[in-house]
Order: sequence, then C-alpha cells, then structure tokens
Amino acid sequence: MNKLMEIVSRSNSIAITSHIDPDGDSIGSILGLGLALKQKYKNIKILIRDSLPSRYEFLPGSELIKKYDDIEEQKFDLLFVLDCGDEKRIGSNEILKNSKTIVNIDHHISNTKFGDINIIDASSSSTCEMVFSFIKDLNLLINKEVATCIYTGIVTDSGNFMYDSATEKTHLIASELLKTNLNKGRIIYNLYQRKSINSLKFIGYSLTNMKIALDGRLAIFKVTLDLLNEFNVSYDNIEGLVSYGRDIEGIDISVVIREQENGKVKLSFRSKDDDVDVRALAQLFNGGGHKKASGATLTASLAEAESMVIEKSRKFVRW
Ligand SMILES: [Mn+2]
Repeated sequence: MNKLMEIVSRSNSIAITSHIDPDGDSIGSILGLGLALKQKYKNIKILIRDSLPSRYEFLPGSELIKKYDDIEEQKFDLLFVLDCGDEKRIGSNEILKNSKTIVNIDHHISNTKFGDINIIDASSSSTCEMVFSFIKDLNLLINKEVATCIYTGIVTDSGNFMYDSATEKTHLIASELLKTNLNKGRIIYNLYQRKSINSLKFIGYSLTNMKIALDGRLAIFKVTLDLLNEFNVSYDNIEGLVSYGRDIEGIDISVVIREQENGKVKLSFRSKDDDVDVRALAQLFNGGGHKKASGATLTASLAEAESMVIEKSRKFVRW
C-alpha cells in the first residue's frame, strides 16, 4: 500500500474509469474514489464511455463524470480501472495504451489482471466495498458524499444485501457508511422508487410472455429493439427483469436474451442456488461474471440464442 500511496502522490494526472453499460457499483466506485482523491489531489478525471444513467444523477459528484469522447487526450500518469473484469469492458483502447500506470481494482473472479497493479478480491460483495478499504488505506476521509457513492454500489451489487457475497464485513462497512449520516432514503428512492409506468408495463408484458423451459427450471425473456420502442423504454429502465424469473419457485436459471443494435445479442443470467453456476454457463458463450449473476454477448439471432441457451443450460439446472 505504501507503494501505491507513493504512486498516487507523484502522479500529476490521475483518471478513474470503469466498464461500459455502467451499473451502481461502477458509478459508485469511480465517484467514491474520485471524491476521496479530490480531498488531497488536484488533477483527477472521472471518465466512462457511456452516458450516465439518470438514476445515478443524484450521486454527489455525478457532474464530474465525463465521457471519453468529451476530453481531448486520454493520457494519464495513473489510471484506476474499477469493477472491470477485462480490458475490453473499458470501451477504450486509447486510455489504456496511453496511461503510464494502471491500477485494476475489481471483484470479478474472472478478472484478467490487465493492470500494472491488480487488487482483486472475488469474495467482495462489490468493488465499492474494496474501494472503501482502499480509501482508508490512502488515509483519505470517508465523508458523507463518498459514503453515499460507496453505499449505492454495495446495495446494488449485493442485491440489497441478499447475495452470499454480502458478508459480515459488508454489513460492517455498511454500518460505517451509515454513521456518516448519509441519506439512505434518498438513495433507495433514486435507485428503486422512481420507475416509469412504461417500464413496469413492459415488465408486465415480458412476464406474460415469459417462456419456461427444461421442465420448469429455466425462465427465458426475449427483448427485441422493436418491443423497447413500442413501450418507449430503454434496457437501462428494465434492468431488473431477469430477477423476476429467478425469484419464481422451481426456477434455477433466469435469462434475458436481448437484441443489440449491431446484430448481436446480449445474455444476462441469474441463479439463486450455490449449485447452479451461471458464470460457468456464461463462459460457454465467452462471457463471465459471478456465480449467480453473469452475462455474455454473441452474434446470433434471438431464436438461435434461445435454443443455444436452452441446450447449454441443460447441464447446469438441478434435475
Ligand atoms: Mn461490481
């Protein structure tokens, strides 16, 4: 850690980034670390490829997040890459190539260790949980603003403390964060209680048309671009769809098969049993993630993807 402190203090330009299709953990961790570093260091940039989903706009410092395209030169002495299992998920080659030192902090077991320094802890509920300790190690303050960001990442990535990854340590960290007097109600409101009517109607439609396969063990949702248009929602608004399938009694695997603009499809898997490893399933499609939450992207039609998913899931459900 001393080595890291030294690197941080002698870097004139520092950037913090995370993965494409940002989630609560990626945004929470880059903002949490960014706000903490700003207490002591000046030249900090917080960058991602995509636009910030509106439900994270309430986070302190969200106005500091810029897109790669918005800056002239992606060149830094030190680049933190947070919550990013592999370098492709950053969505920019330039920033990796041009940064002198890369620090990779992540909790994905499949992390490819692409950094110069790799801090990987697959037992951690979230990258935010790791960033919490990291900020403390750097002797920076976990104030209310930083805590709000970190808490958001822990809540979202631990499935509201439901997943196995939400350990005693996770709860202790959450307790520390709450001591800063952060506004928990406001976090929960912004994350979960401002859904649009359209997005719920879409979920209703998807549940009505959900397909059940493998003798009631696999739930399949297919999401086309036309359907999203028809309901006037973006996928970002209906992220929780896959968990509805998981929560059905008897279902071992829930999958959302979602059409992409580039002729590809995205798979998103969830399971709820220790014996049903959807990370291994996603790996069959060159994807990855966690044991109970994973994803992959492939070039196929929705129908082709569906039959592949059914075929490959056969070995993973509990018969
Ligand atoms: Mn994460």
